[in-house]
Amino acid sequence: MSTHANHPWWKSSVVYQIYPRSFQDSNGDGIGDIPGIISRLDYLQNLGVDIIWLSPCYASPNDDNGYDISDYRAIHPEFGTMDDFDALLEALHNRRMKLVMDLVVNHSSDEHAWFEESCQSNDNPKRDWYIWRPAAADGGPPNNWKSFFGGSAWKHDPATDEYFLHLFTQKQPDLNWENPVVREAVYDIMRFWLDKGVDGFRMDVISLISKKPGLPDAENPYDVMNAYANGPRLHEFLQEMNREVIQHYDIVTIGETPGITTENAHLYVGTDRDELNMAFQFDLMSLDHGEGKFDVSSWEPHDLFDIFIRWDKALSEKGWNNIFLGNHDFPRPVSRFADDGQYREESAKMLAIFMLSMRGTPTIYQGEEIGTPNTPFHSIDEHRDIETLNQYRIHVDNGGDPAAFLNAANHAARDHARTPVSWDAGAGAGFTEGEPWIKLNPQYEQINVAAAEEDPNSVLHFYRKLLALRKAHQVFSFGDFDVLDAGHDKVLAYRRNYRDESIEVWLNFSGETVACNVGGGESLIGNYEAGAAGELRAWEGVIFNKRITQ
Ligand code: ISL
Ligand code: CA
Repeated sequence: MSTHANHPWWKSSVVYQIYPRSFQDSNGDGIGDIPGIISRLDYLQNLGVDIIWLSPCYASPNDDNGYDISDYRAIHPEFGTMDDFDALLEALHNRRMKLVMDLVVNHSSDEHAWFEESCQSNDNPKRDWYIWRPAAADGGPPNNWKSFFGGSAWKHDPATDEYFLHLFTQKQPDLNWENPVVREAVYDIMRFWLDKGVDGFRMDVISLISKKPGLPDAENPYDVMNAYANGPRLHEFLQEMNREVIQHYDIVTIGETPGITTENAHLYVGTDRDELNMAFQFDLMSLDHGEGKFDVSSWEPHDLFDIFIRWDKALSEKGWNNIFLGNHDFPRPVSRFADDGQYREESAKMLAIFMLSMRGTPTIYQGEEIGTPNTPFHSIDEHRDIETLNQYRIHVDNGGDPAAFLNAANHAARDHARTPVSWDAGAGAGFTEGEPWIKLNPQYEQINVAAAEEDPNSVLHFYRKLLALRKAHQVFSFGDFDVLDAGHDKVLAYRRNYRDESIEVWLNFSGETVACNVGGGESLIGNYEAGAAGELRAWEGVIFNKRITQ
């Protein structure tokens, strides 16, 4: 294996995200859990990933599936015990793999002891841990801010006759980061997990922690990605967090950052900033959003290419990119960006080439490695996500057509990513011996890990080969990224150069054979047998060896 002198470990790593509720159930209650994850570590190690990012597994009333935390130092009993957690961490470290935890501290659960105390009276010591305001002059909410999940971002508390702010659900009150005692409490939580040995944090909506002074009305309160992000003290807080905690450990920090742009991204991840290592961009999320995400709009492949090209440019010299195509908030990439029908396998492999041949640290979301497609939801009762349920109710209450909403949700809903991993063709898809908490992907009998293991041409084996290739050649992680003139607007082509290595990547984002400027040469990997120069077949992806020492 090559060494990576002068580069921190997380730059040449590949992340795999686990959404614990949907990964592997071990005790038949229909809910994924930590012992279930431990039972699949051989699989993850054989896949070739280095870092596991674990979505929240803390105590939570599950209003937003664990993104509403009621005790930051406890494991949710549904997921197991702290001993199970310690065993997971140790088992990963024994495999020389790392564990990144989700840090959700823009808000807590309303069932957190801090909030319960904060509600007790207008002058209790924890009142100022959250954001309380009296009613506006008209008796309504203090300002016009909207929740990410629909409706006002304020909830009235009858007992103390004030409103509290919740940028997400009513059960996710925002913490008051202006209060230094709150910030110290957060840093303490971070130290608790880091002292156990965890290897970093993915920080949930960290761009929202600093609120605008005086909480003025937003110009466009529905523009939730921008209206509440990048507050005036945000970078001061992140630098303080870095000084107080981060710099004392050898860890990776990944910001989840609604409102980030290629212009302000360096403020978060610039190497001279002492804040975070990487951030999730949101251009990809809004690619097909019209008036919000349940208004699906069309897009062209070059819109997608532009996003990745712009982000590479913005951070290549003085920062670092996180490369991803999906996560637990997105529909499945093969359905959203490619073809989940006739060319499902080809196009899933093409997307894998794309993601794993870019500069940056790639993050694979569970199930992507077998080309899992979206799940059709036939009625609102099949949905579990609070976002979809809230927006459906608002849509219908406003006289909207329920069928139109369900149709949009079949493109956009977060539950597509949250149906369980399909492990085999048995009842429960090998995920559970009980009743799963959310429906299974109906194609699990054909599309599952066991079947993919048996088929040497499967998407899964293709991921393994690509991950091994990426690990073997530094050009994948560190090479320059030069976009080539592909000669067709649905084809993306780029050259990567690093020291004495050079590769060329050609990707056809269409279901047709297209004429383009593709040359030829020795292919390192591709989703078809070698083809003719001058054309790419439907969803073809290929990496040419321009100069590589094997
Ligand atoms: O998924 C979204 C709505 O379509 C996004 O706006 C999402 O809310 C945003 O990316 C923030 O996401 C994170 O924080 C949320 C949680 O629901 C998401 O699962 C999490 O990834 C609140 O904690
Ligand atoms: Ca379970």
